[in-house]
Amino acid sequence: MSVSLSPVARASSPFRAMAAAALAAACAMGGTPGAQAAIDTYYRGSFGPVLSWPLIAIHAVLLPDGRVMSYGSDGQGNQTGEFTYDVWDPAKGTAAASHLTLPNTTGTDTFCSGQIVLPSSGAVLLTGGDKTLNGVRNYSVNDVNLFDWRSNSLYSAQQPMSFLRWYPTVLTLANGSTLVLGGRIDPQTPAPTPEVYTEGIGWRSLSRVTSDDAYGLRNWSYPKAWQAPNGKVFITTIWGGTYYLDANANGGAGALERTALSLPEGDNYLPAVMYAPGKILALRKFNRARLIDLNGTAPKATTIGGVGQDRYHGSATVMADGKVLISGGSMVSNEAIGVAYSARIWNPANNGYTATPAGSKMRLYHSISLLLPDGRVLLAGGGAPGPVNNLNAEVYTPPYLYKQDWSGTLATRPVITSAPATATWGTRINVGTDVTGISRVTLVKTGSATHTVDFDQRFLPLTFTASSRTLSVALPTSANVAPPGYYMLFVFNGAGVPSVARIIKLG
Ligand SMILES: [Cu+2]
Repeated sequence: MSVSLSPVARASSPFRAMAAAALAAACAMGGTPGAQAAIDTYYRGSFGPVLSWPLIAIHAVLLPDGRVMSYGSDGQGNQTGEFTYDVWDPAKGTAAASHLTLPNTTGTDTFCSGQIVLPSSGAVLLTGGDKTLNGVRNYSVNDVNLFDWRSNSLYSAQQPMSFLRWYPTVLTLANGSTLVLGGRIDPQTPAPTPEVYTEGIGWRSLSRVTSDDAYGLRNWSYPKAWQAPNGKVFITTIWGGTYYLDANANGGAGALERTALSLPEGDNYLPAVMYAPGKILALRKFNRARLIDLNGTAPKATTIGGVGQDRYHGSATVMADGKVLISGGSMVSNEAIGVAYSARIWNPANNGYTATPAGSKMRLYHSISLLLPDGRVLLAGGGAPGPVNNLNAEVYTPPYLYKQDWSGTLATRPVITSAPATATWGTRINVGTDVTGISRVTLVKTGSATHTVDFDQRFLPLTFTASSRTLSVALPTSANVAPPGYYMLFVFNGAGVPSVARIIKLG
């Protein structure tokens, strides 16, 4: 059997003797997978069984009520978002009855659109999508559709964008508007002018900031962009340049500036994630990784060790504790060459990576990863096209949900007994818990994933004081670090085990 000793060597000293004994026992048993899983779940986590999924989850978005909407293929795994979408309720388990697969009657093929939960109404905004012209796929539309999670209905917003977009990025701005950037108009033409959507008002083009370098010809495919602490939007490109976009400058026409920070060569299909306020982990080509810090007057980047191999079409998902799960991908874009079945957990405290057990399915082109309110991570999709069409999902259980011993059993979780449904910046909220000794409170933006990106994903540690079972939690002071919208609020007990999140609306 192969046993990596390094995680054990890093374990705190009380565990070392037990670790050695447990590993010896596992080896004596021939290293059966069950024995291995039982001893190491507390630092490697575990993958659940393969779950059938009604379609290939090319797009997946966590709804304000904790369910997951996904879409991108038909029930046979053909690339098209024209016919169906799915709503999965994790509270109903994983059988067919936990899914509500509904007809898309909008007429829009939502395949390779953008999607995000709007911060005010909580509806999902779907921007653009696919069109087949004269039998040729992958043209674009400027259709805008909305999904209402209260009625499970998908309908036309009746307000098209100015530009047709296929592969656009969407993100929430500090002022509550939604920025759409990138994508292409047709197979030869990018869409280099961003647009802003404001609920109740409609669309406005950022006519002063058209750029082929930032989000056009050289970086059109789901450009990576984040609301930054300085009020602007920070953008990385695959060729290395980075930008600040001010969507509100010049009377709403926008302002764009290139920053002095250049990154090594990247790729549309290598992930990046805002893992702390103003801080981004960015995976670049050739197993490079950079930590970008936007908290100073100018963006800075530091070099850290890579994740071990390039993971084209992999995902990076910040978890309830601020560590990042880097999952899926392969060495060659959308080919079953150097497939990474095992994920890596990146720890921002020491920049180390911990290998997870192997998942069952390759998650390549058109796969997603999404943090669930229960602290587990949904990994789904891949295919259409790809080496395999994954009409399936797996759920990864992170180490923090296991007892910190060698039993391989799940820990007892603290419970949030009360929390407000809405809150605003710079205030304190009371959060009730079923136990004392809460050690940590965190806030994670509800995710919206597709094509290696997770729009708006971010993590914020919160400060708090405790009085018996009531916490007084200080919320972020600025919408620049915590844009309006829906967040998962987690509390951790003294053993570092998180609660199921309460989803609260900031705004
Ligand atoms: Cu696509």
